[in-house]
Amino acid sequence: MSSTVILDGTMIKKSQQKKRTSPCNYKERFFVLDTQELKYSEHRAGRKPILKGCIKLCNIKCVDMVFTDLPIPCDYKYPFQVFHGNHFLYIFAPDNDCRLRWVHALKEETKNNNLVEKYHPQFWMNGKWRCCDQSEKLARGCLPYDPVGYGSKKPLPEIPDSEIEGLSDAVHRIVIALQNYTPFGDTELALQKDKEYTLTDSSHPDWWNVRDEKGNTGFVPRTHLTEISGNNIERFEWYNKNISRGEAENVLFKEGKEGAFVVRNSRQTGVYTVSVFSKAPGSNEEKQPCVKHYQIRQTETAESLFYLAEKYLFRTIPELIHYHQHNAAGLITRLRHPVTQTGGCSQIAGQSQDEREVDPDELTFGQELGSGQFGMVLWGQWREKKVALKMIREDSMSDEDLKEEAKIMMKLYHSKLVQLYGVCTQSSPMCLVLEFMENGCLSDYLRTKKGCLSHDTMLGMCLDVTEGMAYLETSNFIHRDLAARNCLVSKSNVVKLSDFGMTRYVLDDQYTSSMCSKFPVKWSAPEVIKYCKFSSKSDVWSFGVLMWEVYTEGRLPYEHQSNAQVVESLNAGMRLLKPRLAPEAVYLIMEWCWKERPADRPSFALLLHELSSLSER
Ligand code: 4IP
Repeated sequence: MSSTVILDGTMIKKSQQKKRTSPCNYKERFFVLDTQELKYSEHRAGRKPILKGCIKLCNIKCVDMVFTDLPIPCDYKYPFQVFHGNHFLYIFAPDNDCRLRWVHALKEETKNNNLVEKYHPQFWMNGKWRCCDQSEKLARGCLPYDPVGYGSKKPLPEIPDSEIEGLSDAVHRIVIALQNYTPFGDTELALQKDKEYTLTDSSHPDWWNVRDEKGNTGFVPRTHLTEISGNNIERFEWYNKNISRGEAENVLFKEGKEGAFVVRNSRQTGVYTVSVFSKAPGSNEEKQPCVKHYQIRQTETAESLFYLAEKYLFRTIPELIHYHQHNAAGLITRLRHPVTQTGGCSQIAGQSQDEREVDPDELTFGQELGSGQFGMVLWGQWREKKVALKMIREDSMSDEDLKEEAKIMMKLYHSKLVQLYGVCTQSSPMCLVLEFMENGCLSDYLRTKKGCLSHDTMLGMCLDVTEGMAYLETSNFIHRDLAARNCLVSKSNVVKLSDFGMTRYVLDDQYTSSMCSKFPVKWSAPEVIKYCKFSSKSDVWSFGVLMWEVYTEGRLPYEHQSNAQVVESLNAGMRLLKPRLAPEAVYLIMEWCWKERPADRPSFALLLHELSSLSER
C-alpha cells in the first residue's frame, strides 16, 4: 500500500526501556509520520540516516500531550506520548506548536484504532505513574482519552458525572502553593511554597480546601495557590491579575493599538476575562474604537476544556491565547499585542533575537516574476540559492505585521508549503525571501499546459494542495485565500501553497471587505461572504473551487458572472457545473466541499483520504 508523508522533523525521544536493563537516555531523532507508520532515524552529517525505530500506526492505542511539573532533562521541553503495543514512547518537541501539530496529526491517523478508554496524562517515572500513583506500568489510565483532541472544533462527548467526580481529584485539581502559609486553627492547613496539593473544594471565593501528600486537609487562602496542568498563567506577560474591567479599558484605549489585549481575573471567582481593543471593529457601523470583554469559558465535560467566543477548545489557557493570537475565530480582532499592567506592549517572545532577518547585502535582486496584492515578486539570489523575493509595497502591510507573519510562516514547515527563508526589513521596500518555484503560479501553469494534462497529473495537483492544507488544518492555521493563483508549481511539478494567512495583514479595504471589488468572492464560502467567518471549513469550500480550476485547466470560475450575481446564484443553491474533464467521483468531492453548512463539508484530513483512494484506483 502506498504511503504519504504527513509530518517530519527533528525531536528528542526518551528510550522506551523495553527491557529491565535498558538505559534511560534522551536521543535526537528525525521523525517521519506517514499514513502507515511513525519512523525515527539517526541523522549523521554527510552520511545516510540509520533507521532506529518504526511503529505501525495500527498498533497505536493513544497519543496525547504529557503534563509535568518536573524539570525536563533534555533540550526540547514539550513532551507527548505514543502508547503502542505495550510500550510508551515519550517524544519531546522543540515548541508547543510543533507538539500540537504532531499530536493532532497522530490522533487523526489513529482515531479509528482500537484505542484506550483512559490514559495517563503524566509520566511513568521511578516505578509509578505520576498522575495516579499506580505502580503497574500497564495499569488502566486515569483520564478519559479523547481520540479527536483538544483544539478540534468538535466539542467532546459528555462524560457521566461519576467520572467527573473521580477526575477532579486525579488530575485537574492539582494546585501549587505560591508562598508559605502558617495556619490559624484546626480548620486550616500549612502550605509550603512550590509544593503540590490536591484541591478538594473551591466553592468559597477566598478560602479553598486542599489536601497535602500525607492526606491532611484544611482551608488555605485562595490567593496563595495556582493551578498546574499547564495552566499556570501567572508568568505570562498578558496576565494582569488585579486589573478591573474599567482599568483594563483605560490601559487598552491608552495603548490604542489594534488587537491590544490583557487577560484579567473576572469578577466571578476562578474565571478569567480577555479584554481586547479594536480601532475599527467590522461589525460596528460607525467603526468606533472599542474594548470588548470575553469570558474564558470551560466545557462541562470531564476534561473541562477552555474556549472563548467560539468553541475552539483548548486544554490550557496559554494554548487558547496562543491560538487567538493568530486567529480571531469569533473575536472582534485577533489578540495582537499583549499589554502589561503598567501599560505598554511587550515583545512577543523570541522576536528580538531575529534569526529570520536577512542581511540585505546577502541579497541579489533579479528581474520581475510577477505581481501580487502586496507588490512585485522578483527573482533573486540569497546565499547561493535561487529565491523569490516578495517585495512589500509600503502602504500594503506594516513592518510589525510582516515580522509577525514571517515568524508564523517560518514555524510552518511542510513539503507542500512554499518555504519562507527569512524577511529583509532593512531593505526598502521590505521583502520576504521565499523558496523559488520554477513553474510559477498554478493558474497560469494550468492555462499553458492546457490539453496536455493527464487525469493523474490533475488528481496529483489536488492531492498536493490537500496535503499542504491538511497540515495547516492540524496546525490550526486558516489559509483564507486558497485559489490556484496562490499556489506555485516547482520544477518537478509539485504544487505548493503560498500566501497562506496573508490576507489578515492586507491594509486594503478593497481586499478584506466582502462588499468590495478585490475580495475573492468566487472562491469564498457563503459564511465568509455574509459574516467574514473564516475557518478550515471555509478553506475547504475554496479548495473545491481550486479543484474546479484544475479540472477546467485554469478557467476562471463563474466566468461571465459579476460577484453580485455569484452571491445570488449561491443563495439560490446553485453551484459550479461539472468540468468536462472531471470524473464523476471527483465532482462529487467538489460538491461535498460546497455544502452550505460548514459542518457538512469534509475536513482536509478526510479529503486527503478520499483523494488518495481515488489515485490508488
Ligand atoms: C538504546 O540505548 C537507545 O536509547 C534506543 O533508542 C532504545 O530503543 C533502547 O531501548 C536503548 O537501549 P543505547 O543507545 O545506549 O543502546 P534508539 O533506537 O532511538 O537509539 P527504543 O526502543 O527506545 O527506540 P531498549 O528498551 O530497546 O533497549
